[in-house]
Amino acid sequence: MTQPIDQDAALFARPWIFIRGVPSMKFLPPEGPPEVAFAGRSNVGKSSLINALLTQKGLARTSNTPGRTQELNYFVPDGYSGQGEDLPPMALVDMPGYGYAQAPKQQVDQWTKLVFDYLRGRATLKRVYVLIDARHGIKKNDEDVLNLLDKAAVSYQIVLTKTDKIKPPAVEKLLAATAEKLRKRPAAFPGIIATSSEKNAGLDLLRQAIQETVAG
Ligand SMILES: Nc1nc2c(ncn2[C@@H]2O[C@H](COP(=O)(O)OP(=O)(O)OP(=O)(O)O)[C@@H](O)[C@H]2O)c(=O)[nH]1
Ligand SMILES: [Mg+2]
Repeated sequence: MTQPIDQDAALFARPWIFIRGVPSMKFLPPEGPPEVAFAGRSNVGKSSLINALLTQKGLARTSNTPGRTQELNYFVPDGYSGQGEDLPPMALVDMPGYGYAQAPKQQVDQWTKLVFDYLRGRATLKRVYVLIDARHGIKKNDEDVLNLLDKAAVSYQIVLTKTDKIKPPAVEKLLAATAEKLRKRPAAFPGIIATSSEKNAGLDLLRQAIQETVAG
């Protein structure tokens, strides 16, 4: 007898593909499957974390230079036509970073507008993972994004990145301090996920959280 397929495990075990880069709101795909987006300051490790989660190095483009991701990049599990009833069960959206001051102002303004418009106005956006660099904690521009998400009642969860760059007790301290900052935020999903894409830490927890979000 064949074993029943574990849909949850199957979702991240299968290959994923890039389907679309969205430079402005009018190029968004029609609203369909649930979307889970990765937001955060420039260079925080959004694209690296997507590659680590999907175990596909180089799927989302990463760089040491901030401002690498310049569009809303859509990734879906492979094997769905995307037509009619045959839609993928979810999409992951890699976002441009915010808070990168070195790029030309016009470009920065354009990315920031796209990020804010998308976060505020996408009905199928189920959860935003707001990535915070474990070396820096929540900064003013992260707070602006959290304020927007609270106001728009868009569910978000905090993910610490690059935890390999600080010592374990410092991670614990930051987790406690960050939890305290989130206490009164209405749209914050409880629990902070500490990750390192470099060391593949925290990835199973994040995969599980995403699966629960999409299923729920
Ligand atoms: N040590 C360490 N470095 C990381 C980790 N995650 C990402 N990096 C590095 O951080 C840099 C930025 O990573 P990206 O994934 O491109 O960051 P991003 O948030 O997508 O950046 P933008 O698209 O420019 O906003 C790269 O040099 C990565 O190798 C991590 O967990 N540990
Ligand atoms: Mg990126």
